[in-house]
Amino acid sequence: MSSNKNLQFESKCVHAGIGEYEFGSVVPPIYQTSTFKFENAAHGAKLFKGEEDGFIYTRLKNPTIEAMENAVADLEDGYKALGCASGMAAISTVFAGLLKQGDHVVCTNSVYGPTLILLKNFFTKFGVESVFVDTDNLEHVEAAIKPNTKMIYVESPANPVISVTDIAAVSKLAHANKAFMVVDNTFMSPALQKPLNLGADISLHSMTKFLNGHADVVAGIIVVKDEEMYSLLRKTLSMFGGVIDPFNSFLVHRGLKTLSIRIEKHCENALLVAQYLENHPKVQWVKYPGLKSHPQYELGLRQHAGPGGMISFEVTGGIKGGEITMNSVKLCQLAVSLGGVESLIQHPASMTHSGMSKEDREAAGITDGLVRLSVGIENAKDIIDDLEQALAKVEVPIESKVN
Ligand code: LCS
Repeated sequence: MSSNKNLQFESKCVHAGIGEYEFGSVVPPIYQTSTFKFENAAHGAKLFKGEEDGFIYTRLKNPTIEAMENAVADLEDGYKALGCASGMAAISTVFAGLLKQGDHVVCTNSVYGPTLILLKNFFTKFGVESVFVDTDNLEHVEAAIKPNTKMIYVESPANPVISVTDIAAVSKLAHANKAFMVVDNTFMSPALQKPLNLGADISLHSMTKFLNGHADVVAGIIVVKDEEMYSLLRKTLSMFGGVIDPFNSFLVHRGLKTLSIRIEKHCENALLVAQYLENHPKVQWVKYPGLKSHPQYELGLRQHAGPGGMISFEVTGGIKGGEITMNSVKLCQLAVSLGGVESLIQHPASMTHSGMSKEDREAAGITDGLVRLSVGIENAKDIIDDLEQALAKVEVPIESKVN
């Protein structure tokens, strides 16, 4: 494989993880096999002992998966990456690998619902305690750290309130306490944010979203910065078994090639849509890092190469207004997930974050009226026209708009 070190990000997207293949194939073959033949018994024994590098069994290592992992590691400026069966498999592998009984975790309060539930309802069974705070407030993070805090887990921008955490500053706090700093980078992708370069120890993703980008794969990835962390998490992933499969790896690797141009269009469209919503008389508030009204707008300018494709907003009339909007859109589709080429709209309180208690949702700022929009790469005018006709159906007096 030629070195990608001096390539610009757009070129890396196209070439990362690509090697030389049989018959001159320009894309990695799909090695859809569970197991690999040994040359003889001694060869098999050497592979198992680690005395020789090679392929044994797809849960441990597979060339198609490895090509995709190398590509994501390259894009994130990481050492190596571990392909997982889903974003939740990536998250649970990191928790299982790095936490032990008696450890404490400080976590963003507005994380993807199942991440909070995993810590609160499952890892407590193994003696791991967690506290959920608005990590966009450094004082609150500092106050939450205890002597046994082993991990600070940040989602930035956070799902679904789109708050932005200062990753460099929180990484410093984590390391001063000898804790690991883990960032869920799903909402930004490496095209816009590289947490490892900001001081994080791990950057992970649901690749179901922007990395694959086509709403046809469920997958996750963990990117690490050194061999020690890689080896520990590889053992954890191999034992717990939540590895990605070769075909999904192939699809994600294909999706990565257009990551840069997709993200550019997501950002361009989302800014236009957010500006439109902000000026709409039937919209109470809009949260989008590209708007000057976003509380961490300035931080976003430093931390992100662009504001991303995710918007949250509330329609006048709260959940009623939101319901009418979601039921009236035609181009935007009423579905969970995000980060694909198609615009998707959903209601976190009754959908993605419904497993959280109402108190946890309220503490995280996830109001019952919050509607989340994943802006796709269609023409922005078509998305805005669709929202316009949907919002026109909301019959709420204009006077009730709160500024
Ligand atoms: N992290 C974030 C920030 C997510 O948004 C999701 C899924 C995950 C991790 C988990 O990834 P998965 O296991 O689904 O690949 N978010 C979803 C959402 O907002 N709607 O549907 C899924």
